[in-house]
Amino acid sequence: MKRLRLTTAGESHGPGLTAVLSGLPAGLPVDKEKIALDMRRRMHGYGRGHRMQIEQDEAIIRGGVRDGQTLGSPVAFWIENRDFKNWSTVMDAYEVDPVQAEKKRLKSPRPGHADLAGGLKYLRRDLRDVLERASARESAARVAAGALAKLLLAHLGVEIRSGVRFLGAIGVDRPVPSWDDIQLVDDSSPLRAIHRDLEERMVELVDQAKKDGDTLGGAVTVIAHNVPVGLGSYVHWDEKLDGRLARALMSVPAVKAIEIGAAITASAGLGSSAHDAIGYSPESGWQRPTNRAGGLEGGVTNGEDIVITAYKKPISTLRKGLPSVDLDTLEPHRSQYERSDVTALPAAGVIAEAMMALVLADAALEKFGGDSLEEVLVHFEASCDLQRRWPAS
Ligand code: EPS
Repeated sequence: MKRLRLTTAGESHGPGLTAVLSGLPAGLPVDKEKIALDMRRRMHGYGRGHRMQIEQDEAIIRGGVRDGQTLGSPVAFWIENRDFKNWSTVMDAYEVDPVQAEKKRLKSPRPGHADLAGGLKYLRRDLRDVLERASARESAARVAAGALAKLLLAHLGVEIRSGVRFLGAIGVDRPVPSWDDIQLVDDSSPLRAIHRDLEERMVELVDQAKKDGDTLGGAVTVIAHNVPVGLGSYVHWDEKLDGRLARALMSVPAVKAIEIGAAITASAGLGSSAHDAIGYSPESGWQRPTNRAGGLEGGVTNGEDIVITAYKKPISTLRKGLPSVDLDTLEPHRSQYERSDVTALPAAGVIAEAMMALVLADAALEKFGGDSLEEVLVHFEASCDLQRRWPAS
């Protein structure tokens, strides 16, 4: 990100998580309830583990905001890990209890998790030193920061929503959802499924996987609506917005593939059925009857909805374990079980919204600029006006 910068810190069972978001303009009203809502939405979902019953994630602002408005300085958040009280002897910053730490030591790496690669990279013999930071717990800090990015985007008229497109193989054959489809997602439903008719079968699948000591993946679609035309760039490879969004969404825990628009179907067909025809009417301006490009052409937003599907592998912590090796004996040993989720897909949608919001807010600040919200909005309105009049001189 060029204008916005997000740094997070904190371990899954340490005292808590910290997020520092810099680059926001001054004068952005900060709606405490909107941040709290996204924190709650991230915790929700059928198939989550016991941890979500322990936590009550609250993002407390520790800097950068005064009297309900951003100051232009970095915004710092603090999210307490309530579970830390059960881990303090193992996770203390200065001294841990060696007996307890040995009990909690992770020494059979989980295939699919960062355990083995992280142990070799940082030369840690207790793989807890790896898992604590690689855990998806960190995503709570990103959701807090993403909520602020959404508040900025709302001033430009941009809305972002998500839902579970398929879980396991249930729903895998359904077409790419549209903005209208995503409106149907009920945040309080067990899995935040886009296709409500599939939800009952999805719940049964989660129950079965849980019984079997197994886990599930699937895909979430995140859509940004009413996006200004011209965010991103086609002139430099690293400024292309499709690449920036893909990178951000790939960083959502366990995501292994990204699809923009209807890319998977389109890439297997002919050019004549892969693109979106261009039309124009004086009343409505530029029109595209389809949106296979997912709102991005040449790495630049074209005014259509940005539609991105993130494919998430099944969670790598299986109760029944996977073939692995014991670090002490170097003999075969099933991977160790750590309390975990059967699936965290509904949460992945909320994290994907946050990541999309951060990238779009960054690109918007790049295009419209300004140190205060007022200044950003003046530039934004001027840009919209010029685009409305184009191509007349
Ligand atoms: C998570 C907290 C973690 C896991 C999950 C996400 O809590 P705990 O490890 O104490 O059960 O539930 O992490 C993973 C799935 C993972 O692979 O690390 C959270 O707050 O989202």
